[in-house]
Amino acid sequence: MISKKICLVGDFGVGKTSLIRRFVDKQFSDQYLSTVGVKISRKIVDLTELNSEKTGSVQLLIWDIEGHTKFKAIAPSYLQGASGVVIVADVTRLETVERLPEHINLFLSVNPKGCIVIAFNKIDLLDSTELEHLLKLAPNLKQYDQILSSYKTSAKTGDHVDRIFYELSEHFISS
Ligand code: G3D
Ligand code: MG
Repeated sequence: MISKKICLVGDFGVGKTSLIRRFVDKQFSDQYLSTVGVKISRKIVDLTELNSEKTGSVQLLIWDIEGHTKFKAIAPSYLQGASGVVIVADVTRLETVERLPEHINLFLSVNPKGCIVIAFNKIDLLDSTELEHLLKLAPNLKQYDQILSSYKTSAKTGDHVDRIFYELSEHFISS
């Protein structure tokens, strides 16, 4: 079975750890202890079990930076060897959306051939009008060919969370 490293990237508090927990552990927790360093979660995605046109399995090694990273830049070694990345923004904080290109550029500087999925997270906290308004203010990301898709997600309700990881898995299996 093929194994692929993927990283979660985005500003502090946007929900990176929560998205992984939702996907890997099928739960959302408002309270958990953050350990220091990097946490790697492992999950096998079997495309034959999904409604996918493709078949096969891929083992995802999902990297998450834990601890106090608010003022600390992401080390390139964290990103090295990643086949894909989930870049996360918090729809209740415009500045985290505005910083998406920065995170994309950093990832691509280490992995020019890596693929990207964007997660606009915490959609449970906005109504649809507020969400559309926010997305109109988002920077234009069309210039990045490496972006496979953007999803509106909620780690709290589970909305579109699996979809992010399935999209990357399908891409790995077909490429
Ligand atoms: P990070 O890993 O990107 O730093 P976390 O972010 O996953 O630690 O999440 C930061 C805070 O946002 C957490 O709350 C978490 O519960 C909350 N959160 C994450 N995703 C969602 C979501 O989709 N909806 C809502 N409503 N909250 C979310 P605390 O209170 O622990 O800071
Ligand atoms: Mg975290």
